[in-house]
Amino acid sequence: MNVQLRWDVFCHVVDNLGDIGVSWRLARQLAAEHQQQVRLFLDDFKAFAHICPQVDLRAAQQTLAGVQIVPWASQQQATPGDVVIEMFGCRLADAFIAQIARAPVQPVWINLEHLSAEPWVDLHHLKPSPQPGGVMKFFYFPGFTDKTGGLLREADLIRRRDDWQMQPSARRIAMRTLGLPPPPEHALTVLLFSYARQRLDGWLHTMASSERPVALWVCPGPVMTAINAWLDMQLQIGQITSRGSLTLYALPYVPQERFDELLWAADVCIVRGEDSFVRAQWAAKPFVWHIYPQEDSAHDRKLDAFLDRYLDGTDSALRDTVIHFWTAWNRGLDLSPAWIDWVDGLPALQRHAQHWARRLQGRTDLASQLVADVRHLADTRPSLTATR
Ligand code: TRH
Repeated sequence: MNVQLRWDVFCHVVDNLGDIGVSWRLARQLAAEHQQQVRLFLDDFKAFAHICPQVDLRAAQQTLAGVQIVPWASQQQATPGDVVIEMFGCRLADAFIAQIARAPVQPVWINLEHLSAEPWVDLHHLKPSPQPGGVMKFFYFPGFTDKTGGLLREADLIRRRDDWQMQPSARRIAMRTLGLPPPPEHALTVLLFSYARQRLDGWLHTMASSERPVALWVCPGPVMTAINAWLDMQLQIGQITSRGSLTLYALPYVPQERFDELLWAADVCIVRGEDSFVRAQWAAKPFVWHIYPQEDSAHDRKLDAFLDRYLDGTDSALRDTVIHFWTAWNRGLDLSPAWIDWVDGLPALQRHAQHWARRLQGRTDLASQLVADVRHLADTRPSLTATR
């Protein structure tokens, strides 16, 4: 049984859903699996409501899934807990930082950074970052190696995934709870959760003229613009339409704890950002990562670094298939030739996805590692009198 500490997790939503997606997943796991007392400071409740529809947009404080959720501004009067987690280097209020410096026992203060497969991450993980007033903050990096914090993975995730996928009617049940009919028999089912992407016409046309029926489950987001242009209609949430062999479903948002079922039900997952990128790996499905575009092509380096790890040890045919389609998708190129290659390669892609998930699940998950590392940092911090 873990010693219960008081954790303050701070989430500033930059854009999209990943900042709150990762923060919410971590906070829930710390509370549910590690019996920690967790307070989540959040500055965008509207974004949160997309993935947690039961949130009260106006409550001064509320508890959901064992996590106390408070507005960002309440940190002005708040007393820091034992642990402070700045998600993705979000800037805390000066008043709260002053409270950290004045605390009789200094909280363990961590900046939990974005996930990257780049090698330099190993060298920066858990490095101290001295702050004014003799206060110490630590960098903490998720990652794919034992020299990082690892990846978020709930203790029962793999068992739930395998149990779910063994149920023959699972896909039909999942779609029914979403208010959508199941895809046509033997359809190739593709989940699409991406950023805006032009030039989808060739890809959509190729799927519409394929022999095998294709179901395209489109999550809410900017990609719908290009799809509506090709359809020459405005597909509404919950609406379905077909063109030849292609049936398109405009999905509603699903609560985060149900999002995995979409990945488990699909044959191919096109995902984005950080959290859905990790969840597609745990789903052990052939997937495509639409990386969050950054200036100075930093995202190209992140994409290449992940592909180096993901494709390490694979045969050249698989490598070419993955690199061909991932590059076409992320560079905005015509997708048709790469898509035909991708569909032909699905059996090998599926085997590799399962192999990759097995390799990853052998490592300690991020929340468990973070709890252990925080314990160690708390036990070994210099007494403040010594450093003042
Ligand atoms: O929404 P994103 O593009 O978030 C991004 C990334 O986090 C990126 O690293 C960050 O820099 C940028 O935001 C600001 O993609 P991501 O990371 O997959 O987060 C989406 C979350 O939304 C994820 O937790 C899954 C969840 N989700 C649901 O719970 N239900 C849904 O229906 C959908 C579509 C998503």
